[in-house]
Amino acid sequence: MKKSRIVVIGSGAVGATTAYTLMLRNRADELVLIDSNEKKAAGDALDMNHGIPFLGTTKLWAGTYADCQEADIIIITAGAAQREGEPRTELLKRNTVIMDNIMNEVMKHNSSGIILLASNPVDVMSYYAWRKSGLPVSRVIGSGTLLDSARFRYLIGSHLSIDPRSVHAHIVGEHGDSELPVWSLANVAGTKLELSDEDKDHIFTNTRDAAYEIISAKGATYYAIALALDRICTAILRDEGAVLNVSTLLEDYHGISDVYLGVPCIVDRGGVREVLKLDLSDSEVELLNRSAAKLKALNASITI
Ligand code: 6V0
Repeated sequence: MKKSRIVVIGSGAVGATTAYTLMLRNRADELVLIDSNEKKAAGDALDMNHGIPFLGTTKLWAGTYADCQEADIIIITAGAAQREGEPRTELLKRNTVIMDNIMNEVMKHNSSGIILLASNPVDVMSYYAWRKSGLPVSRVIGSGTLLDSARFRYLIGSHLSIDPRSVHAHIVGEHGDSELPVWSLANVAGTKLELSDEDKDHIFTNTRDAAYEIISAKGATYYAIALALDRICTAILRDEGAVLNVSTLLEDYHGISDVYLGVPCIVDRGGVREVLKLDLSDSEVELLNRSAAKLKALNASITI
């Protein structure tokens, strides 16, 4: 039987934590770490391998792009960090060059794997990677607003003292400043949420700005995104048909086309099987269009 394999490109805070999470959950038979800093990937592989006696049978190693050949999923978390005083547009250019190099290597070897991106700005990087790859849209997925939706559900759940897994609420749009909460459809078991406008405002602001808060406290965010990436990998490997807010190409979605952004999608063994069209309110449609316009402008600012 073919062994399941996940390749993680970029063994930084997000990539290493993701590999560790996948290992703890026994998610795949084989895990491969690739980083331009080969020593870092090798060190992470060694460190994690020393935990295998406590866990099970995952095979994990620091590899090369040739390892993408057998991969079921290739997760890209590589990226440059913002330099002090550096405008985001400059960072975008640097990260596009990195993504370009990585996709050139990945596509030399990738035969049937699904590409899952977390590198920021994730919607722009995913659109770029999809175009560069020539693959069907279903096989190039961004982590989108899955993490943001988890933060949102966590905060709503905490406020109402309800298990966040029982809170159905979505953040859609850009993974970033222009994302929006879909309050019109948020519910617990079909019942509307008992929240004041002030509570809603507080919950959404803390959702949207969570990354800034965490980065200012400790420099990076990685635990929750690792679990979000694990969740997407699970949906793919188990052919679940799970509904997850990932970033995908929209076509005629409330007037939006030709841009990647986060919306609820059905995810299975083939990747994104279907995009679910939310019954948004007029003001939500307007905000989603604004988010799409921002991402389109960013997409247009980089060249392939
Ligand atoms: P990090 O700790 O600096 O790790 C980045 C890694 O990428 C480093 O180990 C680099 O050596 C490696 N790298 C750089 N260039 C290349 C290359 N060409 N080939 C291979 N490896 C390379 O960053 P961190 O892990 O904290 O963040 C990684 C990316 O994830 C950033 O773009 C973050 O903004 C993004 N995040 C995305 C989230 C999401 O929800 N999508 C959440 C958190 C972070």
